[in-house]
Amino acid sequence: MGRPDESRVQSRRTFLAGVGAGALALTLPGCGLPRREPVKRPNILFIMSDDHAQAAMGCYGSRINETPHLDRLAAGGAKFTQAYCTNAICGPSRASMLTGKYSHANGVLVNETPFDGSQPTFPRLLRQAGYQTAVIGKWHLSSRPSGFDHWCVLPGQGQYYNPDFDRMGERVRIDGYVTDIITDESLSWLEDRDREKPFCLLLHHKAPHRNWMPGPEHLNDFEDDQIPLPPNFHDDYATRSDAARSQKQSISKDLLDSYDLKLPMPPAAEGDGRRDEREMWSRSIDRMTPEQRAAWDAAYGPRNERFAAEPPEGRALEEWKYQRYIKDYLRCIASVDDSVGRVLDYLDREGLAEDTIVVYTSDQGFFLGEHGWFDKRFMYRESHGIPLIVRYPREVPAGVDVRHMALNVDFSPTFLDYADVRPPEGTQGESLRPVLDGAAPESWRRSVYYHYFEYPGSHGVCRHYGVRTSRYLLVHFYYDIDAWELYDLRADPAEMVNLYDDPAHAGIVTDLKAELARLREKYGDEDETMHLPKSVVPREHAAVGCPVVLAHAPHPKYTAGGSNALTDGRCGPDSTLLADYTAWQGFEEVDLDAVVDLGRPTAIGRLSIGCLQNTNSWIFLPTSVRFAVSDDGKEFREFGVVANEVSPRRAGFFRHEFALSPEEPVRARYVRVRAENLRACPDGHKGAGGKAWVFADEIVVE
Ligand code: SGN
Ligand code: CA
Repeated sequence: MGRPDESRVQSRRTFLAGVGAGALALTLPGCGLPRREPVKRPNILFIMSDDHAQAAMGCYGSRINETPHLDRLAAGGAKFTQAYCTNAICGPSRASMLTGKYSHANGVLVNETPFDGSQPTFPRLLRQAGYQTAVIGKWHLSSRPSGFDHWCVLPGQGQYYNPDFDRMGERVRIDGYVTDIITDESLSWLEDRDREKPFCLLLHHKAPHRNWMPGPEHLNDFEDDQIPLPPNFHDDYATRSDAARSQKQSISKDLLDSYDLKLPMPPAAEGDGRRDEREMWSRSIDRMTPEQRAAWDAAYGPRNERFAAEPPEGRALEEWKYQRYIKDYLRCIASVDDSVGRVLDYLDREGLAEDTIVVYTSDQGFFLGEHGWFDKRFMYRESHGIPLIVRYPREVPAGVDVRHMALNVDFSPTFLDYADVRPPEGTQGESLRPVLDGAAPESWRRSVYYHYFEYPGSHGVCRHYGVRTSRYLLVHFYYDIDAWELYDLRADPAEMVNLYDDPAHAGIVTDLKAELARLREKYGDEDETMHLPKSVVPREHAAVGCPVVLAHAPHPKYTAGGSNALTDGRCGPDSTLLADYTAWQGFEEVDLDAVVDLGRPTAIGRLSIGCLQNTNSWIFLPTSVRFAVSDDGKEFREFGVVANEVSPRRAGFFRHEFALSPEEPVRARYVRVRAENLRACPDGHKGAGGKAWVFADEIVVE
């Protein structure tokens, strides 16, 4: 497609209008000479928050809050009006930023996947080139940070109050509020740095991620305000595909009363269905010191009493939920804004502002009630778009809006470009430097590609990929759905009217599909079947169909669909992109103790059981597996024991088979397998001390 959109890209002349002649003199685009006077390599301060939508930032025209310090940063640099992520979910977005590659190319398609830190990343390359590098705050890549001189990161999602950190491999609890702590840790690292070297600091906030717990200083912000509802809060999805109807991120239905909405948690009652929520809520609120708790209760207590005195219903309840949600979200952002102010003050005080590239962004956007939703994942503008501010007084004109399309995969090549380091082979992003210093090439991208994979998964957002131009958005939902959507962003910036089936748009659809195919080929992501979850692997063996008697029943949520699921000839895959448990039976805290009746005496040459470890969850391999056999189902003789030599700390989601083969086949009718539960999650795990699970897919008799 020649012209995918009526270009809103600023012409070079307009762009340069705000730039002094001095900057122009240093800019010789397109010629082989060095473009700039050699200046000393800039410091890099890469500030990222988690889930910060453009719509909650003053400089992006927020109608709902003020962010004076972020606005100050924007006023001193460039603000991208069309910046996007490539897969709107945390771990994948971070992996794309570090590597400059799309998810399918860096291996992190979903949050569960550990990041392979041996890949070239910009921090590692900068470090090799003489930078001091550090990451402080959220990491969320299920692997140890590598390529950093210093790291101090939250395990997993981390906690808001008195969080634990992994500081250079050591677990420390730091008292205080997470956003403030990350700022303090960053400033102290800057203070202690080697001043002979340039630095690259990744200051990555947890806030304003779910469950939106505000800091002590902002507990009462917005108290007397009514935050306006987005006009499409009550979207009925009339013209959309089923993807919009089947999601589980609706403010009215999917927010949890206590964990999300901060209503009091009633005492546990059998069958109340709130066990998981109770655990999550207690893990966050019970960490508070008595003083923190008192301030919290002073803020939420009276609000919750008013709610209980006159509980709203119907639409009023939906809108009450929106108010509670959005205010807490914005309160979290207020602390992020304070943090930015403190860090900018530090740079000013230390005389570092001129020589430091400061970037502010978020791992993806967020729904703030648009379409009735929270969370992200969809390629719609609220979650696809990211805030992106770049301030670098030596090269970037102050106060400009850049309308060129930017992507999170551009960050790595951009930082490397400013540091004069060659980007690694296979980099898919582009350096933003030419669009930042005014030498915008005519050939800058006019469309962006996106691919979201985490389905089945939390929030039930279907797998999809698509292309966005300044004018149009085309999305394809696939896997257990096959649906397309097209939006005309000029007529319909809120993406409400799906025009895919409109005959008047048939030509546009054809052009956009061609553009989408071009991008998929360019990035090497043509085959969507490559990444589909494989939940079941068939396996032939002697016990298929044989009845199983269990000493302890599996948890009702993880029965894998039946009483003899352990002999149904279906195994889980060796690894999976997602925590797909359809082939697994899960035993909480108890051992798996199973007797299989083979029906008649059978020659057994090998006995095995497949078990799962998923360290992103509470599932560990058994500490040992004991096999025994019997002729009558009463008297068992030992067949053998297999000890587990896999560390309960080994990251990832993988299947491990415990197997035994005697020298000579053994004849028996009954087989007993006992897989010993680790009982409690090990130290260092996010569920440390909590109940461990054994997951098994099949008892294989061969
Ligand atoms: C948690 C949240 C989800 C959120 C994911 C991913 N649920 O699972 O709401 O979408 O993280 O977020 S919670 O009940 O545990 O809070 S991400 O930023 O890590 O991608
Ligand atoms: Ca996020």
